[in-house]
Amino acid sequence: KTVERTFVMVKPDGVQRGFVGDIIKRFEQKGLKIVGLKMLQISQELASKHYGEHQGKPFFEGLIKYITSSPVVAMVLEGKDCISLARGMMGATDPKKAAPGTIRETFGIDIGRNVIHGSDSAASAAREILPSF
Ligand code: YYY
Ligand code: MG
Repeated sequence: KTVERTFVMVKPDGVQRGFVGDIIKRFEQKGLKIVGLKMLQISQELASKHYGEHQGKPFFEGLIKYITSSPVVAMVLEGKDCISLARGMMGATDPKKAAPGTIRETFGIDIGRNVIHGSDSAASAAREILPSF
C-alpha cells in the first residue's frame, strides 16, 4: 500500500441538495486525510479540460453544462490506496447500478446527476488536482 492523493468533487446537485457534510463525513470516517478543500465555480475551460477524455461523446455537452451550472465542493484526499478506496466508496457511475450503501447509490438520482466525482487512476489524480491545491 502506498500513500496517494486523489481529487474528489461534490458536483452541483450534491451541493444544492445538501450532501456536502454527509459526503465529507464518510471520507473522514474512513480515515482519509483532507489536505485541501474549497468551494468553487467550475469554468467552461476547466470543465472541458477536466472531462477532456469524454469530448465528442453524446453526454459531453450536458455534462459540461451540469458541472458548470453552480458551485462544486472540491477536495484533495490523502491516504493509503485512497484513489481506488474513494472510487469504491462512490460506487458505479450510474446510481441505479451502484452497490447498496455507496455514495452514488445513497444520494444519486441518475447517471447525469450522480453527485460526486473521483479520480480513477494516479495519472487522472495528477491531472485533476487543481494547481490551487
Ligand atoms: O468516472 P465516472 O464519473 O464514474 O464516469 P465517467 O465514465 O468518467 O463519466 C464522467 C461523467 O459523465 C459521469 O460521472 C456522469 C457522466 N456520464 C453521463 O452522463 N452519461 C454516460 N453515459 C456516462 C457518463
Ligand atoms: Mg471518470
